[in-house]
Amino acid sequence: MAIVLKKGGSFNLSKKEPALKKIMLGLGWEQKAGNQMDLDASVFMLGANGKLVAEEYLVFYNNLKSPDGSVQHTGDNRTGAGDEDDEMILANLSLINAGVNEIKIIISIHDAATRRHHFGLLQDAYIRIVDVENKREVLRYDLDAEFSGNSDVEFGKLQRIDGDWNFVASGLGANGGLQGYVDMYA
Ligand SMILES: [Ca+2]
Ligand SMILES: [Ca+2]
Repeated sequence: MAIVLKKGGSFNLSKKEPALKKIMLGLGWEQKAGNQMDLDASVFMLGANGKLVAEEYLVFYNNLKSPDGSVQHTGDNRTGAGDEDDEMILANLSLINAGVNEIKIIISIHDAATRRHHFGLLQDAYIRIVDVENKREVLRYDLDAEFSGNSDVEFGKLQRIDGDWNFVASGLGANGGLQGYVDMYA
């Protein structure tokens, strides 16, 4: 059964799911009539100073793998056509560079400002975390209902605390696009 977290809620992932080694972030969406929306899942791997460890530690549609090999994006999906996960990021927690203290998971809508797109225009848009080994869903957020009016959202963050990974369901909607996060963390 998936853990349902309220915004801002957090839990110790390493203690709650001790067997969890590989996780999959799944992003799915369906278009409503008249809109052609391209959602993107991205991961920012930050050091103790709150900035990207290096540029290549931003994993997104233009950089599919982190230098430590721990995080891999399976490729851009521009339409959301098809059921289930349309865009996926795989992470192997045991391979994460020791210099990475925090991992931010960002969902954004491509070119949202000029196209006036926001999550409320979608149908069945969600982001979820799945335990790769047993296919169990650990966490899920509905994006269309929760973030109508926003074009991007910090879905959650993984924080390394005393060697354990803690997950915080930040659920922070924003409208600066992927570039807004790049400006913050690069
Ligand atoms: Ca995409
Ligand atoms: Ca879909």
